Order: sequence, then C-alpha cells, then structure tokens
Amino acid sequence: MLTTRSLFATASLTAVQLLSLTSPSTAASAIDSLYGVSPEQQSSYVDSGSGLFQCLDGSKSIAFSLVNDDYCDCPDGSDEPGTSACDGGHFYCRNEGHIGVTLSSSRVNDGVCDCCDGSDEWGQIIKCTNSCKELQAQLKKKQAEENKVRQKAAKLREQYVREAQTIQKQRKVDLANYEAELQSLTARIDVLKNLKENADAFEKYNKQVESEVSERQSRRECPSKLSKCEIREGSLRQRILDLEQALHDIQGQLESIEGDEAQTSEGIVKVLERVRSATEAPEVVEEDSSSPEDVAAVDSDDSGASVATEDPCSNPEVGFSACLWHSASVTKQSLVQAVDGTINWQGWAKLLPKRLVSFSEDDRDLARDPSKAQSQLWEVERKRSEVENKIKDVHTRNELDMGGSERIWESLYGKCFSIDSHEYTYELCYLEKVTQKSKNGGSFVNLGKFTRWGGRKPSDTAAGAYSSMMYENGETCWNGPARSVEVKLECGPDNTIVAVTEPSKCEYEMKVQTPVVCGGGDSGHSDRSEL
Ligand code: MAN
Repeated sequence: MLTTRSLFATASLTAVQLLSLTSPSTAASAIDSLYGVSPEQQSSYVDSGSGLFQCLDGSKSIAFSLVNDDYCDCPDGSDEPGTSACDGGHFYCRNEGHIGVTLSSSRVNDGVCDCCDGSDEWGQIIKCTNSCKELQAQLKKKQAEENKVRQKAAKLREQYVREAQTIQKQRKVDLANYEAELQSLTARIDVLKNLKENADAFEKYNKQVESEVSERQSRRECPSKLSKCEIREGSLRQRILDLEQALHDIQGQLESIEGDEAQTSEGIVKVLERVRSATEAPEVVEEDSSSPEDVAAVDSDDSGASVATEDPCSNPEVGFSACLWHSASVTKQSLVQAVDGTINWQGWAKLLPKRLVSFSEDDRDLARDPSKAQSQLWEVERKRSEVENKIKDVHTRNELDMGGSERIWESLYGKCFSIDSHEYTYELCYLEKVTQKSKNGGSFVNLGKFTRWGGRKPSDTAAGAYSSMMYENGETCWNGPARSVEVKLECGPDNTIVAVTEPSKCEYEMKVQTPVVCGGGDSGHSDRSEL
C-alpha cells in the first residue's frame, strides 16, 4: 500500500493508463474518482460544482482531487473506492458482460485476479485476462440447467399438491367409514355380551337341571313325579323360548315409550305390564298336572339339590333370562308368575334406557352356546380394536405438519429412498424414519423417527423451517447419545439421497434432493453478488 501523496503520483498515472486499457469507457470520461465505485454510489463521486467530496459517513468534506489519490482521508474509507489505501474500504468490479462484484479494498493490487475484468489488479503486479464472457456463458448454461430442473420440479410440486388434496378427501371418507364401522361393531359387542350372558345363564341352568335329573334317576325315586317334572321342565324350556320371542316382539312397542318415560319407574312398570300381558299363558302349566305343592314335594325330596342357589335378580349385571329362570325355579310356579318375580330385577334400570336387546334367529343359537358367543365376541372386539387403530392413524396423519396448509408432503409420506455410503446402506422414509444397515449383513439400526421440521440447532429451525427435518430418538450409541439424523433438503429434479455423513458420533447428516423445496420456474438469479 502506498501511503504518501508524492509516491502515489506515479502509481496514479499508471492507474489511469491501465484504466484506458481495461475499462475504456471509464477512462475516456476521465472520471478516475469513479474508479471502483458501484453504480448505486456513483452520484456521490461526481463533483456537483463545489469541488468538495463528502465522505459517505458525512464525517467530513475533502477536495475532489483527493478522491482515489491512494491516501486515506475519510474515516469510513469512502474517498478511496479504487485503491487499497483505506482499511475496511470497498472496491467494485464492473465485470462488464457478467456480474458486478464488490470486494474488500484490501484485494486491490494484491497480485490476485479477483474481478473477471481484471480491474482490481491495475498496479501491474500481475496481468489479468478478461474472463467475464466465458464466465457469463458458463453461468447461462448453469442457469438453463437449473431452469429445466425448476420447471420439472414445479410440475411435480403441482402434482404433489393435487395428490395431497385427493389423499385428504379420501381420508375424510375413510374416517367416516371407520367411525360407522366402529359404531356398528360396538353395538354388536353389546349384543354379543348380552348373548354371552344369556348363554352362560342357560348353560348354568342346564347343568343344574341335568345334575338334578341324573341324581334323581340314580336314586330312582319318585319316578312318576320325576316324569311330571321332566314334562314340566320341557314346557318351561318351550315357554322361555316363547317369552324371548315375546320380548323380541315388544321391542317395537318399547320404542313408543318416549325417552325420559322409559327411565322412570312408571315407564318400567308400563313395560312390565306389556311383558306380562304378552307372556300371560296359563295353559303353560296345564301340561303339568302336578300342583305347586306336588312340585314342592318333589323338591323337598331332593335332599337339598336345588336348581338355584343364589339370587341373580339382585345382581344388575345378570341378564333377564337368568333372573327369569331363577324366579321360575324358586317359585316353582308358572313362568307368568316368574315374570312377576322379575319385577325387582336390578338389571331393568340398565336395560330399559338402552332398549331391550332383541336377538335375531341366528343369535338365538349363540344365546345357548357360551363358547360360540365368546369366540364371536373376541373376534368382534379384535376387529373393533383394528378399526380404532385405523382411526388413531388417520388422526395422527391429520395432525402431522405436512409442509403448511398445502400439505405438499402428503403423497411423499412414508416413501423410502436409500443410499450406499461407506460400509452402510441408509434408508430414509419421509416423515417416518431413518435406518442404517451394514453392507456385511446384520439387522437394521434405527437412526431415529421423524420428530420435527427444522435443523439440529434450534437456531436453524426458524430460517427455512421446511428445508430440514429431524429424525430423533434412535438406538442409543455405546457411550454416546441416542442416534439422530438431520435431513437437509435441497432443490433437485427427483427425490434422491445425495450424501450421508456422521459429523459427530451417532449424529448423522443426510443431504436429500427433492423437487418440493425448489423455487419457481425461473432461476431467480440477481445480476450482482458480494464476495
Ligand atoms: C455403528 C454405526 C456407526 C456408529 C457406531 C457407534 O457402527 O451405527 O454409525 O458410529 O455404531 O458405535
């Protein structure tokens, strides 16, 4: 750097001579005070008549002749735009035909060609050739290629957005179907639980009757009364079937009892009245010529072999049939009376507000077969939990940030791409997970599941939130952290993993190209830049 005005006299001449060689237009107008000045600042470097140049920071005014005299006068270095006299000054290369560049003034005459037009090296330390035309041609070629990529990417992005809309519409339909299915499966489970309850009560009753009958047979007591009892039992069984049919029939009638009424005690009594009238059938007991006393006598002969030993009617969890059977066996009278006996059945309160459950023909078989009822119940419960999981998945997907309101990542969700890098194969499944597998075999190592958009450092998250994504909480490293991956997205014509590195133990960085993050169809390049 030259520091005295006398020394600069020679250099200044050389500069003007060089200007006429490298930048004829500048030299021709002999405005060497404009040398190294950017187009935006040129007006400040033209003498408006006062003969004074005002330092750009406004700190002082100096004679115009002192501008670019290779001696630093202004504190901000603005009086020396074309020399390296001021620390912290700036030099502007015009780079005619290419892109103008602003450099630190310390790079002027440092023996290195920084400007493609060579204008930074006017001190004859080095001779620079003008490479601006060539650089411009390369730039144009690169821009054309980039434009092609952007155009292809723009089309793909449009496609992704359309697909996202279709996926979301379909998901709404799916959700409605799943919810309807869930409702019907839940209703079916209620019915099956009821059937199972009935089947259990029926089985229990049958077992009790069978054991009683076999005990009686073995003792061969009271054969005539026993046969009467068997006839009676047969008719009771038939009657139960009739009653269940009757219950089924009055299902419709129950519907006519309005909401609240069905829940009041009057409502329940009304229902019972209907049940009673529907089930009144005195001839049921006529088949059985034995009087209640005879039956009681038979039972009293049974040395304590009782059909029912506990009162299921006091248990609201026990079904109607079980209570009815119990009442019938306890009263040893007609089922009509047994129906009366069910009046205090605790289960009414539970049953009536939900309406009585009516069983279809097929279901009546289930009401007699506990194991069939149970296996159907398990099967339907399994189906219900499957549907519940599907509903949960739909909600999870809906709540996932798929790249803002357009949800452009919807159709790429779960799509997997892999790359071989050193001794591993890495696989990325968008917005799901990243895995690593040794090429020599072995199992997949979980490098992390998608947790959030943004970079590893919280500071990277704000800028370009959708240009990187984090996959975290993978398998824990021996003596290290849980594995995690930062996926850095860059514009590309296809979805491709470009490179994977492990800058810090078990903290991976994956570079991925995707059309999603490409800008518009144009290159969007400015015609100037800063070095
Ligand atoms: C495995 C791989 C590597 C990792 C080491 C850490 O070899 O997951 O990427 O650095 O474990 O022990």
